[in-house]
Amino acid sequence: MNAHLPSRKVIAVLTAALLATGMAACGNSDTGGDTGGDKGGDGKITLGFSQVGAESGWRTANTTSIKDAAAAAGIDLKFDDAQQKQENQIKAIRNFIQQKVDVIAFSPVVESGWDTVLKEARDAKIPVILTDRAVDSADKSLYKTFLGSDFVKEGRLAGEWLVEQEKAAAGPVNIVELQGTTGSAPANDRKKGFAEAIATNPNLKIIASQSGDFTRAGGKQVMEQFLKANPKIDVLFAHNDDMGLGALEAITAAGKVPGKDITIITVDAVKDGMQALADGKFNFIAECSPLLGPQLMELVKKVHNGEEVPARIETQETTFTQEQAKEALPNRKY
Ligand code: GYE
Repeated sequence: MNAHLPSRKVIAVLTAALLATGMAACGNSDTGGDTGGDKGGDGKITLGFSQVGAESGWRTANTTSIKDAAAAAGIDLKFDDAQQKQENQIKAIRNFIQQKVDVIAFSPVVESGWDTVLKEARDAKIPVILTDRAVDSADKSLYKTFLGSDFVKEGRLAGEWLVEQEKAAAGPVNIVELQGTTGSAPANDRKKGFAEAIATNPNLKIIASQSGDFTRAGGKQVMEQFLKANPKIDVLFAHNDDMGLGALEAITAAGKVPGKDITIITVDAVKDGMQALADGKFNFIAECSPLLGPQLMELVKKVHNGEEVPARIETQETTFTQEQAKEALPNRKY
């Protein structure tokens, strides 16, 4: 019996030590992330990334930025394209959890409905980073940080430009709005920012507003309907360049001159949008930068190391008039 005593003591000490480590690990993952280390076995951090889709020029540039930055940072990237479907993103995130990736990052297609899967990631002690778009979860501990633009500001800048343009307008200015994907953060926020800005001038009225799903085809189709239903359209506010570009076709086909008969304001400032602006077909663009890859990889490394990161990191961006687009276009990378 005596012989068993020391070993019981050893077990007790070991148990206490294990508990302490376990608690430390939990505490750590609550604040800074998983320090679990190399799950791929090759010394590289594994990042599971769930992308929205390939709906726009912005998205294509964003995907390229993420893939290039992962390669440059020596991060092993598992990339999934959700084709604009939340269910596909949830599936992809569950796969990443099963594969025990080190970090999960994703751009949520819509804002709501993420709590369950984010809790699963947290239970698995895999830190999550939101990039580009936000979720509306009340529990902020479900993700480490959100890297992306201020979409309300983009909408506001677009609206403020219009307010300035139309300050001498004597009568009603009829605006149609092409919204982004229903329920997505950029659609909700750009709508809100724009509406707030134009509310300062009662002449400025949104007479029709509908989703074109951030695609060219969607923009063209919805603009055709707008034109059929409304004889007097003065302004188009499109939540991204691609929908604006699609709308150009509908406007031209209706015998109107884009940029003259109808003032066109968009968001993004991808190359094709900037070309349309320089050509006088668009009138104003609020920039939204898709080049999030390098900053995202820095954050991935930090959360993997358990370092503190700011809860919100905002992308720096600007706006473009036709003249400014002409100047910027030759050096535009995307
Ligand atoms: O503006 C649009 C894309 O989430 C900021 O998604 C992004 C938006 C971007 O489809 O072109």
